[in-house]
Amino acid sequence: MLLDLRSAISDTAYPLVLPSAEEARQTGAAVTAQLDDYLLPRLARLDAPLLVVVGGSTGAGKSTLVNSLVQARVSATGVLRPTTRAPVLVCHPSDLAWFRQGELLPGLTRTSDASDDPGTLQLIAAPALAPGLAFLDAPDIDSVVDANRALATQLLAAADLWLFVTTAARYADAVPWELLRTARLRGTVIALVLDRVPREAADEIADHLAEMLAAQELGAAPLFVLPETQVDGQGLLPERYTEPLRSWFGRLAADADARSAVVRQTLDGALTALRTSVDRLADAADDQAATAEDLGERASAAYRGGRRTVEHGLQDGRLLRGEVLNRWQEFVGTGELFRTLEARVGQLRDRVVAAVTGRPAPGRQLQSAIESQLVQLLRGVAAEAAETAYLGWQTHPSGAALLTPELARPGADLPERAERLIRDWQRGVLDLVRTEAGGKRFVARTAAYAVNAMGLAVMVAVFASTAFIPTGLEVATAGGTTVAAQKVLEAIFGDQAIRTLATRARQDLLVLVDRLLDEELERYLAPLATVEVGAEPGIRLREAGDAVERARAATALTTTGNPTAPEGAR
Ligand SMILES: Nc1nc2c(ncn2[C@@H]2O[C@H](COP(=O)(O)OP(=O)(O)OP(=O)(O)O)[C@@H](O)[C@H]2O)c(=O)[nH]1
Ligand SMILES: [Mg+2]
Repeated sequence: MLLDLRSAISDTAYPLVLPSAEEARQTGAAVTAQLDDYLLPRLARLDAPLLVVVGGSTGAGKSTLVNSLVQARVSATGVLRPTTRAPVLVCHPSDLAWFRQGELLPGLTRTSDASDDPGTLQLIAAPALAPGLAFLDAPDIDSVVDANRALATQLLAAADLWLFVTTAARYADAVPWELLRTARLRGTVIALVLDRVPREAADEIADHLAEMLAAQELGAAPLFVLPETQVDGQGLLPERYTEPLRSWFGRLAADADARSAVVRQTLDGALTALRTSVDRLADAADDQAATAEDLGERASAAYRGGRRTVEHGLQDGRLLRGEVLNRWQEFVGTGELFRTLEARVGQLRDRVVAAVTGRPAPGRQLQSAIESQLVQLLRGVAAEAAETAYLGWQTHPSGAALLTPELARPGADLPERAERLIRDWQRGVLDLVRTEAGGKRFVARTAAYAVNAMGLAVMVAVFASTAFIPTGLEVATAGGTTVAAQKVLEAIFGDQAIRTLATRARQDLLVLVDRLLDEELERYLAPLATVEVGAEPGIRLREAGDAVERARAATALTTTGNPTAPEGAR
């Protein structure tokens, strides 16, 4: 069930720039890492050996301490800072199999040799150590080396118990306290070592640290104070100094119940923190979805506006001015239309063909005037919509982050697409006329000429105001055509026919325009598509987060204060 949560987390992206996004990305990554490194393997094996992660500032003596506890030089110590670059895990030989198996911290490559590669985990068996409890010597937590710091944080998130090592000189440093606070908030079991304390100042320093711990509600954590001393030839601390620590861990190792209590407390704390993190992720995901919706709406509104402009442009008669009107009048006035329509017999048709051969026919010119008029309208509308959408995003921080200069303009291929669209539409109108009027006796005889003329009349009618319909006829009249000619037109096609065809043609045109504008809009919507708006990621995360509660209940995790009595500690 926590696997579902894991995939819900990794499926959720936070691509939009929002205050909550960067934090969510980090939290998501940290939570996923902790699930893999610790929670999933730990929940699967509650009885696996307890892992003590030894953390602290560089040079605090962590490696020296681990070596001293297992009474062998397992981890290199040194004067070069930082010394430990790759984690070293020491355990009883019988526990080696579990750690080598790689369930825990699966991202680290197991090795038996000393390594400086932070992607490895060196495993060492130490017979001096009791079974059931292992130490992991971690790189420093406040390192100048980024990889060290990140690794230390990851390792601490995989610990059943954090053993913090600090020194008389360093104990007030900020970073360790930051981590200690995190540990306390999570309920992680902590023990502390105050190392290298000068004898004369021992009480004073230890008291001060105890005060600081109490102030952070960490007063209950076991604190071991180790006096300043010389390390022996092996680099180990004198046994009498490490004895309290060794026996404290020895008792823990020997007591399965106490170990289990430590594991459960830390696990419960981590699960509780996980729940909180998941809720925060869900909020951030909701933020993303709401913002994506807002941005999508801003862009869509701009293109809806463009659609309306086209619609109005087709209705308010503006397209019937200028070139189109001139060509229409020419078409009608020179008599091409009516010659065409009146071409009842073959001979006449041939004459018409002869008349127009060798020079651009007014019909042809009308058709291209219509085309360029519409293309111009579409280009203008696309440009305006792009600009409006651009402004709509520019005034929104998340939108501004997504903008690229070319979004302010229509797509580079818009002119070609608009031209193709209009030509397709014109072809469609002719097809429409052909099928609609195909049955009429007259059209059947005059075929292509009539279809063409009728088609042009329909296209012009599309440009007319509602009141003007059927302007195919009215414009014809206005263009100075004779009443007789109008009668011919009416007689052949009928008033209603043009009206109906114009309505159909207008709808067809608007469908094509919608498609064109949708393609333009898509340039804005595409970057939003990575946000799972429809899937309501917040809900999915919250539901998956309920698995955390079930995991806690199933393992009967209880928080009973500090389960490890600080006996032997100061
Ligand atoms: N005199 C003295 N030297 C110590 C003591 N503890 C550690 N040292 C020395 O201090 C230096 C650093 O000790 P390490 O154990 O390497 O420190 P560390 O915390 O592991 O350091 P990083 O791996 O860099 O994080 C070594 O040279 C140790 O020999 C001590 O109690 N007394
Ligand atoms: Mg070290």
